[in-house]
Amino acid sequence: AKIIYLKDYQAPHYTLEHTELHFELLGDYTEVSAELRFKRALTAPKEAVLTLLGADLELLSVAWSGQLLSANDWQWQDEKWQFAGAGEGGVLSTKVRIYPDQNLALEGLYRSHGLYCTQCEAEGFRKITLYPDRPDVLSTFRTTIVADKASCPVLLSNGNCVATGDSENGRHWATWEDPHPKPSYLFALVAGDLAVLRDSFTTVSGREVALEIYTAEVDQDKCDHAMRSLQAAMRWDEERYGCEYDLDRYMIVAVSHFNMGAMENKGLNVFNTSCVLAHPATTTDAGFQRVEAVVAHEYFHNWSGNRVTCRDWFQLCLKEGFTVFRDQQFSADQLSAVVQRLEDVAFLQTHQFAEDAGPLAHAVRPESFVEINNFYTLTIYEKGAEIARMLHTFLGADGFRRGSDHYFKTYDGQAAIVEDFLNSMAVANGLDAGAFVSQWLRWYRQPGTPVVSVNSVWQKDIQRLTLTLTQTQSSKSSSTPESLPIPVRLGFIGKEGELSTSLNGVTANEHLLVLEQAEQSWQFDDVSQVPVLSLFRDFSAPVRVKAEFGDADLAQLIRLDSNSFNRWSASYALATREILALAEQYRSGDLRAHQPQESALAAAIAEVWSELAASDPALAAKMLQLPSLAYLSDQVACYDPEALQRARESVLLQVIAPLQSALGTVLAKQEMLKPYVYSAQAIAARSVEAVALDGLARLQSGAAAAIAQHWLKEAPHMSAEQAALTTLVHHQLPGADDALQAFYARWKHEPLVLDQWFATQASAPQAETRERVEALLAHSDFDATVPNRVRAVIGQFANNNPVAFHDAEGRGYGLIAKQLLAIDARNPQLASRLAGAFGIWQKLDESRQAHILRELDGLLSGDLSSDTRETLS
Ligand code: HT7
Ligand code: ZN
Repeated sequence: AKIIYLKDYQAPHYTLEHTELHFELLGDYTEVSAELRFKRALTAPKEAVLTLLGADLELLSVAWSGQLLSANDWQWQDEKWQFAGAGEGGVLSTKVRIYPDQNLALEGLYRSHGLYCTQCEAEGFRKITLYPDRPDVLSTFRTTIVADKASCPVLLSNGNCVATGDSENGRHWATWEDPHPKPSYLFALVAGDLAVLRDSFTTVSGREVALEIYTAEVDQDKCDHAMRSLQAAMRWDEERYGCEYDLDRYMIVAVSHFNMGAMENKGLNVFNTSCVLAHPATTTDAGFQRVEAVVAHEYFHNWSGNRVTCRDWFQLCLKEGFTVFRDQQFSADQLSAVVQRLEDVAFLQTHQFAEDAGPLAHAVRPESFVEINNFYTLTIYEKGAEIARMLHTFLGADGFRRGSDHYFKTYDGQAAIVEDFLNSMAVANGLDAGAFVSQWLRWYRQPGTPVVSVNSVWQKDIQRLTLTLTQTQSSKSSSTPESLPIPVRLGFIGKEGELSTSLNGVTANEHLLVLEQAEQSWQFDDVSQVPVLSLFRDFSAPVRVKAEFGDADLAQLIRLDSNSFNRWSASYALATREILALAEQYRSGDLRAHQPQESALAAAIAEVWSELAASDPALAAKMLQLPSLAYLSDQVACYDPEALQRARESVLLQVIAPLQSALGTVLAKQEMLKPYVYSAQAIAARSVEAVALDGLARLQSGAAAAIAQHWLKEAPHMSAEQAALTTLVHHQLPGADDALQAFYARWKHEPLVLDQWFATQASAPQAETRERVEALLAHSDFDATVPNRVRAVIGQFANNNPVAFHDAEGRGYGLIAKQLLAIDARNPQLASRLAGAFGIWQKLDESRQAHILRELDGLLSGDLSSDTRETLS
């Protein structure tokens, strides 16, 4: 496989002034004509070569400035087409034929269920036409689409629609112009029979923007939430980042066959239906929140990604990490900031930390790659967002805003690199740019999660606490890792609550330190009693913390920390400690493990939970959701899924046993049965009831089953229905199978609800689920060409069902390997992502490792896409 290196980057020899495209969408195939106006770059060497890229194209004709060329005039090897006769520049005219119906990889131009659509990021445009398909070549576009009017009444592309008309044989056309220079990965075309919801937005400078959401006719009633989210995001970006929208139209199209969540094509976003459609009857709270976040994320790309784009794909984090940070900030402002933060952190710690510790570890800005599609990772997105957040913490909100203003202004219309972003942050804040860039760049260059060790000494006589922090880089890091700038927000918790302390003469309840060296110490004065440290508040840096907290210390934080996030993280840490200890006892056959033992976590939660359920129900709900097996597996050297699952269940039972009456009080409120409202308060009330029902299922299964049945009967919305169904199925309560059947009968016409139905079954945490998944794969509604359905069954089983996936005989691995092979033949991107589930292999026992390696050897010895081959290798 060919490895591409960042160090080999070379600027293009030709710039592209304008792109003119003409699409004839014909029944069996599509013809694409392109006229590209090139100009030799000022920096180009004497022997400049015009290099374009093309893949899976049937080349019909090529002309240079009006003269037809023949195959002798160019060289075409692999995907690279090269022409040495371009001189100072000219117009290249090409015509190619492509086959959208046969395109099941969903990259380039494809047609599913009659709808034509494109997905060009990262390298899909070269499957549409010969082109300098690289993000540092930007041009204006003018696109004409011609298609059958009856089957494709709607014809869309980027920018503004400048002309339309009818042509012969029942065909019609539309021409679109995008005045903003953009790279090819942001190109989009959509053609089909779609209904549209229209609204508008008036920008801060008074311009009216038409907003349009296109979906299948049957889904028209599910677009209000996306529209409201879009309007909120547009306003928010003006207010928080000074970013105003720049076209007269903003379109979103929902498509059922899509490899990821959504795509930020300029002025014409294409969305997975799961990230745009929402209706209380069919969508859970989590679904509503995802729509809001993804609509905002893609909108925010209009500046962080589109107006300022990436020079090359090594800089992917520049647009993705920054944009994830922006969407996290937005979501925190819409609902509950604490819940948003703890969900984002739990996600990062569970999945990104594991990625960074396993065989797929890489830097936020990698030095090399084989297949760029494999680099849309948690590290680029989530760790990338954490770096932006640390800069925000370090510079303060105003300083960060000065930096982002400088960045957007300086690099507008250009393709930037990570250094440019950091440089803006420094320059706008009057900092030494050289030092700042080189120091912060380390976060982008060094893979692995740093560890921070904590040591504190309190001197009673002088009321002083000396804090020493030490950072070590993970073994994944480069050969000579350097110390990172690590912001540490901290407070001190005494016996009655938060203490005020002094650092360098500043007295406050909270301080911000920056650990820059391998080891550093700070002295805090006026520390009147021995405190428990509340460290890394709101997770101020993406590190693992090694601190010698006793159980009582963590319990003190759970009870008294003023930082809600840290109350939760203390409960998470204590839960982790108790579960791991118990699992270790199971593994070593310690008989005492069968006797219930004291649980500090249970005691601490029992003390605070009832009050919390009333005052902060969202946090109360989170406290009862103990760390998942996926999270726990990252905390151990050797992962024994059975022992961990048993230990987790046992600790959970200890935690909820004393809460039986509190759970009853929560459930008696019946908030779940009230009409749907999308607000932080209503979501919190429903989430604590759902968690209470899950708890009750462990204590009194009959009572829980009765409540679940009642919810199913009376459910005013999908959040209630889904919570009830999950409880019945995951706890194997009486009536579960009937409920599944009834749910199917009621919702079989709604693909996204049916995905949930499949997912609920595929994630049921019992060994028997494997057989059920085999049956689901044979179900008449299982369709392996629809990524959402594949993820609902195969993805849930492999990634969200450790008990069944890690079957000791290896049968779970066998099932996934077989499916992978079939999916890879159609859709490499989808298969390669699913293959990531095997990334855990080194943590498993020898026997499971052997099972996995056997499956991987089998797969690697056969025909595989380069995507999946790279992941499995
Ligand atoms: N920028 C997009 C990333 C992307 C993608 C989206 C859909 C299908 C295939 C794709 N390949 C890469 C989405 C985003 O992060 O906003
Ligand atoms: Zn993105």
